[in-house]
Order: sequence, then C-alpha cells, then structure tokens
Amino acid sequence: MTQNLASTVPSQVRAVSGRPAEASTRMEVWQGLSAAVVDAIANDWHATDERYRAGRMEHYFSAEFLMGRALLNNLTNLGLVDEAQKAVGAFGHNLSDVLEQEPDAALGNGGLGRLAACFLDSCATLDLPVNGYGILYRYGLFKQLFDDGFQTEHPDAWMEEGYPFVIRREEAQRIVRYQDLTVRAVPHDMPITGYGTRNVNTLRLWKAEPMEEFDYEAFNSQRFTDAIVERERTADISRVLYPNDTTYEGKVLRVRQQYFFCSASLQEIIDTYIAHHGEDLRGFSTYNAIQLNDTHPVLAIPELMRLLMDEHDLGWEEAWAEVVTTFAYTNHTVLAEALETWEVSIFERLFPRVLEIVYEIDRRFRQDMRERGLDEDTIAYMAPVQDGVVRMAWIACYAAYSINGVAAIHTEIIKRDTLKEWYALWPERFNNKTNGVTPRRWLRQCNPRLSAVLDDVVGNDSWVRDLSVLSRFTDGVGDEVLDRLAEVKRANKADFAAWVLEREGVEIDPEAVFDVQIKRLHEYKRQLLNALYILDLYFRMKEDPSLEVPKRVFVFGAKAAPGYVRAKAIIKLINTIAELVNNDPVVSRTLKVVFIHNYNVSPAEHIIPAADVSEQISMAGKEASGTSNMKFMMNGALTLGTLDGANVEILDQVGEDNAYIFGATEDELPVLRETYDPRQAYENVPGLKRVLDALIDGTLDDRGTGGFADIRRSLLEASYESADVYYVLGDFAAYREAKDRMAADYADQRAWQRKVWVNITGSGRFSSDRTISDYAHEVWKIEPESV
Ligand code: F55
Repeated sequence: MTQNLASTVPSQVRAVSGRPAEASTRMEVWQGLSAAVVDAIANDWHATDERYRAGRMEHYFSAEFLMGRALLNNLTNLGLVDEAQKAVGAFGHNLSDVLEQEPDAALGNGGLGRLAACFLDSCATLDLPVNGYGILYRYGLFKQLFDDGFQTEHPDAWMEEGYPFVIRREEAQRIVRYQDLTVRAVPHDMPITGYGTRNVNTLRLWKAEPMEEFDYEAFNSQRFTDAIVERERTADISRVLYPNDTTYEGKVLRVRQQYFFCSASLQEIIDTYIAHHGEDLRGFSTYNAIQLNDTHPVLAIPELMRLLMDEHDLGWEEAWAEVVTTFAYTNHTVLAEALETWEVSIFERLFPRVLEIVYEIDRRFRQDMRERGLDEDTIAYMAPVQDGVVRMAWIACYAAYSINGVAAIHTEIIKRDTLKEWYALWPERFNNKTNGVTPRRWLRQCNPRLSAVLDDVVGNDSWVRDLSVLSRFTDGVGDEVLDRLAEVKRANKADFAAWVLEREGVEIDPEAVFDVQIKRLHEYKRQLLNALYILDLYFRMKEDPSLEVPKRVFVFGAKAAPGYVRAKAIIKLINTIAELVNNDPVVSRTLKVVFIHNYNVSPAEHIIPAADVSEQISMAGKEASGTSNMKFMMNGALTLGTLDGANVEILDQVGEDNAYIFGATEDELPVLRETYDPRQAYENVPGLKRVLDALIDGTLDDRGTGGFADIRRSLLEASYESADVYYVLGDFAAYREAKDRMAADYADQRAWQRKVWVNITGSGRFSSDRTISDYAHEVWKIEPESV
C-alpha cells in the first residue's frame, strides 16, 4: 500500500459528502473509508484476477452469498484496523460507530448462503484460484419486525444508499436469452480479501438490465407503458432473494434467476478459456471446475452443453466429456420437500433449446441404464425427466464427478437413503466435506477479547490462519488462562446485555447462564422443544417458589419463511412466553427470554461471543450439518445437542465430558417410531400436560389466530402417523434432564471453563480453511497461487 488511510480517507469522505470530513455524517464516513479500502486493494485485486485467469480455476456457483458486513472484515484481513481508527479519529469519528452504519449484505437465507461466504474467505486466505458467482439481488432477505409478537416482513433495499464494495463492470457484461425476453447481465464484483495475504479474490454478482434503457420506438408509438413493463420484467430477474430455506417453491421467476446467473457465468468462463487457451474447447475441464451449491445452479449443466455445442462447435460426446469432468455437486438437505423439480412446460416457455438438451440427457441416461441392466422402475425413478417434470438433483447426480454431503452423518444418510440409487451406481463419486466456518469473522473479528487470550497462549496470531495450532494447548494451561476465559466471557456478556437493552429493550444480567438458539425457524430444528422447556421451567418455579434454579437468559433469533404459517406461530409463541416470563415479578428475577428481531450475520457477531450454551437440538438425521454449532464452539459456548449433523463430530472432538448430548439417535428413531405415541408422552412425562394445555387454556394468548392450538395439534391430534413428526415430545424428558444438569454445572466455573477451553482449542477442524483445503485437494485439484 502506497498511501496510508490517514491521507486517503478524508478526501474519499469529502468526495462522498461534498463537505469537509469533520462535517460529514457517520454514514458518509463509512462510505468514504470503504472507498479508501477498495482503493488500497485495487492493484492487488487486478493482479490476482490476471494471475488466476491464466491457470486452472474453481468457480463456486451459488444462488446465495450471505456476506454480512464487509468493512471490518477487510480492515482486519489487511491489518488496517488501528490505522482506520486513527484516520477517522482525526476528524472526530469513532470507528465502532462508523462500522455500525454498514448494512448487512443479506443475499442468502441461512446456513447454505453463509457457508458460501465463509468458503470465499478461506479461498482468499489460502491463495486459491476460486471465484464466486451469484446474483446481485436488489432486495436481500426480508427485514423482520415484531408486531405484537407476530413476525412482519419488510423489504431490505441494502444498496440503496450506495455500497462501495461492489464495483460495476460495465465492460464485462453478457447477454442472456430467454424465449420471451433478452436481457443484459451486468457483473458487479466484490473484492474478497484474505488474512495475511495480498491475494484478493472475486465474488461476481450479476444484475439483470434491459437491452436498451428505453425502447424508443415503443415510446414514440404511444406504447410507453409497454416499454416500461418490459423494463420491469427484466429488472424482476435480480430483484429479490426468495425467502424460503429448506422448502422449495416452483416459481417461474426463480428458474429464470437460476438460468440467468448460470448462463452469464458460463459465458464468461468460456471467454476466459478462449482468451488463454484458444478456440478448441475440448480442454475446458482441464482449466475449469465448477462447484454447484445445492441444486439451485444445476441449469449450468445443460447450459454448458448448449454453449459448447451451439456456440463453440463441439459434438455431443465431446461436450458431454467436458461437462462430466467439470461439475461437482454439494447436497445440503435430506428433506424431501427441498428437492427442486420444474415442470417441463416452464422450460418450454423459457428456454426450449435447454429443454431439448435435457431431453437428450434423459434419453441417453435411460439407454445407458438399460445397458447396465437396471430395471424399468429404477430407471423411471432416477431419470432426469419423468411425468412432465425435470428433476434437478438427478441431473446433478448424473453429470457430476463429485457428490458430497456436508457432515459425516449427512453423507452417510444420502448414501443410504436420499441418493442411494446413485451411490449404488457410482460409489466413487461420493465424498464427505464437513462444513467449516471462517475463524477470521467468527473469532478474530467478533471476539477481540478471546483473540487476545489466544495470541498470548500461542505466542502469536498464527491460529488465525491455522486454527488447528490451538490443539497443542488443550492440555497444560494453568488456572490463570481459565480465569481469563471467564473474564472474557463476562465482559462479552456485559457488552451483549447493553446491546440487547438498546435493541430490544430487555434488561438481562451478565451473571446468568446465556443459553442461545439462533437459526432459521423450522419445525425440524425444534425451537418449539426449547420453548416448551422454558414454559415448563416457569411452571415449575410457580409451583414451588423454593425451587433452586440457576439464573438464565434464553436468547432466540430466527426468521420464518413468510408462507410458513406454523413457523410463524412458533415465533409468536416464543414472544408470548417471553412476555409471561419477563413480566412475572418473581420468575423474572431468575429467568429472562429475549427474541432478537431481524437475526442476521451482524447480530450473530454480537450474540455468539456472549453465549454459554449453544442449542443444537434438531431431530437426529434432519440437520445436514449446522454451522452455528461451530461458531459457538470457537467462542467458548458448550453444545447442548442431539447426535445430528456436525454435532456428532464436535462430540467426537471434545469427548462426552465436554458436551451435553441428549435424545433419540438417528438409528434409534425408526424403531422408536413404531411404538411412539405422543399422547402417552403427554399423559405421562411430568410437566408435558401442563405446558401443552397452556397453549389452549387461555394462559397464552395468540390473539385468536388459532396458531397455538395448531401447534398443539401438530404434536398430539394429527392422525397417528403424522403426529409430532419431529419427535418433540419424545425427546422432551431427555432434553430437560440435560439442560437442567447443564445449568447446574455452570456453578462450578473452573470445571466449566476447562470444558470451554477444550472446545475452543478443539475447534480447528471446523475452520472453513480445513474444509476448503479438502475441496481443493480432493475435488477441485487446484493449487495456491500467490500474487
Ligand atoms: C435455501 C433455498 C432453498 Cl430453495 C433451499 C434451501 C435453502 C437453504 O438456505 N438451505 C440451507 O441453509 N441449508 C443448510 O445448509 C447448511 C450448510 O451446508 C447446513 O449446515 C444446514 O444443516 C442446512 O440446513
């Protein structure tokens, strides 16, 4: 860096505000400082791009990138935090206040989108030639507010005030053609800095724009409104992120979005190939690999066929040979309702040529399978097109050279159940890549106090780039380190308490156990189990005022898909329980319940460092991996969880004494199910009747919506087969026992902090650096390239 921020920031701020830096607002200072950071990395960014494009690259295709805030991340990676502090301090601003101005780039729903963001961070830090490709949504995931405890959704126009970290690349635009519409795809690039490297990788987000600003002919011929309508149809494509996680909706606009970014990205990758290696595309997969983040970008498979054949003269066999050595597919769910399928008629309307190619893939697949001797039923089940629908997961399994799950147990389940027919055919394609999270954002930046302890224990900050070094220090630290851990947590909790008071208006005591569940609201994740526990504890305390209960704060953060009625009722229930508990003059001295509204990446950065207990309580077999479990572990919270997703591997790592595991396991559940009767649990498990009856006896008011009665019915009164699908009542007793025991154990702070230390120092394998280096070696076959 040639100039320092002290000299560049004031002029950048002036350029934004048109006033002296001293007279500029915090938002303008954020803009100016951010522009100064982009300026500081511009040369390295360009050099990285040139270097990568000349060699073999991996391209990460994802409909979602949940990036969160960029400024502090970049300052930290570049080692410029102190310099930035001084630069803004010189004209009377405070860096933390400036940082809080930044909107979150919430271009994702949850774990899947955040995983993509952590992966980009690791790729840059490891100097790996990887770019991300996605969509520049004008509206990110909706903003959540509570109105009388009910979720309401509001648009998130996150870039409207200007956003210096996306750079429009006018010159690199492509054209994407639909049968009924032709649009321009304009790339907008975000720089992805790494920690302690000059490499700067790229996230390329495509924005849909009309071919011409105005259709002047239409305008002149009085068809003005037609011209406007056309513009809007184009803008629709990148207008909004669909707010569904886990469940899939067959919206035509969604398939348009998917094709849009796949086609534009592939065109660019092909052009780059030609520029460096010539017109003969038969070497395409020598230089390119593409990771498909779930099935959302699977249209890239037929689209690459189309481009190679129709635009670049390859024959079917030649094109297919490239396709089957280019794509790798990551599966993120075992829930049946999440598998994407599209009506053939939609493809017909939007891109008949792609449909033609899909039919040809289907025809060849069937022929291939017959030759292998598969029976007709199996072929019909696995075929890319059947009964008028295109099945995206099956296309992915047929064409991808690698298929992976996101945690060991999840990969076993897809091999055994979800994708078993594919596993039988091509076992060598299947591999596990347990998720990870970036220790830069999720430890170094969000928890500076703990980071300082780690710097001292390790003797330097090498753990930030190699988290596995921490495991050398698990044993043999003295009590003074454990005491420092306790102090750090205490200080983080005090900060968090102030943040909660300001943001939610609830007062909480840093002395209490902070017990946290933050994730999308879904029945399989069982926020309801947690809520029923709290309500039961409330009743236990009312019944016996002398009961010794450790001080607790229960923290929730969760958005529900806007159309997911029962999930929204669960949100209202938790808010109603919070009101009951927090307003009880006696119980509220011991218990508090806080629902953090609009949970997102940056709230998570405040919440996680302050947590004592990490709630990971999905029904076993349903949570593919989970990633907040890893963030909590790194920040010294202990896991209260089922044997599901990556919890299994966390338990493996820390041992039974250092985690609180409860409940039915994935292999036990089918057997238990055979005789499971939730009504019996209701009658016999102490406390259950009382809490379930409170849902309908007037104790808790759902304002006449019937939401609470529906929740109760989902557990008890549905037909025998479908009652309590997620085994909430079945696991209730075990959960209560583990959670009570955990809270009691907290009193012995030395013993607790020892467990905390085992968790922090054992979190190395949950760094996304480990995940990414496994993908790089085993799947992508790429090497670091440092600029
Ligand atoms: C988003 C859109 C659609 Cl159409 C379907 C699913 C999603 C989505 O957000 N899924 C998601 O977040 N899945 C999660 O992926 C994480 C990363 O692998 C896992 O840790 C988590 O278990 C899984 O639920």
